[in-house]
Amino acid sequence: MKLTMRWFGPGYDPVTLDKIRQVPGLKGVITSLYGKQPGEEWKKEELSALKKQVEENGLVIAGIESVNVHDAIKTGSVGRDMYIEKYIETLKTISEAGINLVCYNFMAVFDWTRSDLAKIRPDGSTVMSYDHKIIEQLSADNMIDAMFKKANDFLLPGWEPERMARIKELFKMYHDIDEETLFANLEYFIKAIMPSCEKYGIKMAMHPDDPGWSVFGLPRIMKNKNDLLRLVKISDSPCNGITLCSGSLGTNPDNDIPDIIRNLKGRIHFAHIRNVKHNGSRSFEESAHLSDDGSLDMYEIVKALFDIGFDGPLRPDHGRCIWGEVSVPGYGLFDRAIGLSYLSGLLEAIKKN
Ligand code: DNO
Repeated sequence: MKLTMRWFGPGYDPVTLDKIRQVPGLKGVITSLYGKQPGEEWKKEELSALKKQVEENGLVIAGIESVNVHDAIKTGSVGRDMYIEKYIETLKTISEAGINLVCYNFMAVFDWTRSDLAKIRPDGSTVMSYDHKIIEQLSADNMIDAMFKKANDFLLPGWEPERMARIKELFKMYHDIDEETLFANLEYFIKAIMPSCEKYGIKMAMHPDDPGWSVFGLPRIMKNKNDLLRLVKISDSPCNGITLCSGSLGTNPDNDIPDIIRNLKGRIHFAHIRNVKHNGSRSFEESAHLSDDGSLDMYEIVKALFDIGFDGPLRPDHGRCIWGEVSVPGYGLFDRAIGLSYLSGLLEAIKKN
């Protein structure tokens, strides 16, 4: 397993590479050309410049998170074949830069959803949290306002302002899309890109839905073990894989994450490992990574990854906001560095046993 951290790149991330490289055990970063719209062409020069900057800091780009999928592909509407062609072109550019991992998702309208970006915990730290009762009382517009108010003026990954400005139009696009239609569109996409993924040596790593249930009546198709198994069955190519995100799958206490890991052996290309604390039905907060602070058993999760021989990049995921750090919500340096050190400790002990 290669320990990595997400970095949002120049102009987006207040956490700098010279600080990230000082985290013990860290081998690389997961990044992207932030600011690229879904369907927009990735230019070779832009990716090479990013790569150069990472390498000058003694690190490597261990994977891209994300290349976002255009809504015409997700909804199967006019233009989807053209956007699939563009997607393939981007995969080629990524492969030519020597990168072989792409994280993506197939969520409708919203990438991840929270009802609060800065819930105050008893120790004074703040965390992102979700309560379905609050979400149900809000309109999507109100939720977006509430989210952005606490975003410290940072751009939220997956919540690009350009998209949020088109929220009504996006909801309209998905109006007639039920889960089976969304899945059929995913199937069309996977079948279309797999030959190129094999040719360019790109491992596709589907990110699960976050949270793992429907929000605002939108369809959700990557919520649990069955959904993930259904995805990998679309194509037997090993390039058709997943991102094991313990925090997203862990929103639903019925998801047995070590069991999911064991069932997806060989198809997990990337791991996001963090803890969540369940506060009631469809209500949770993002705790510290430590098992004792949340509801997930982090030892069992890392052990399952070790047991199946997972050797891809693993990154600590959202952290708490501590010690007054101001950062992209969930992506401060301090708590992710603590999380990464804890995961390294678990891994060292598991290896030695
Ligand atoms: C949030 C992230 C997601 C993730 C995408 C992958 O912090 O986990 O935005 O990057 O869903 O496409």
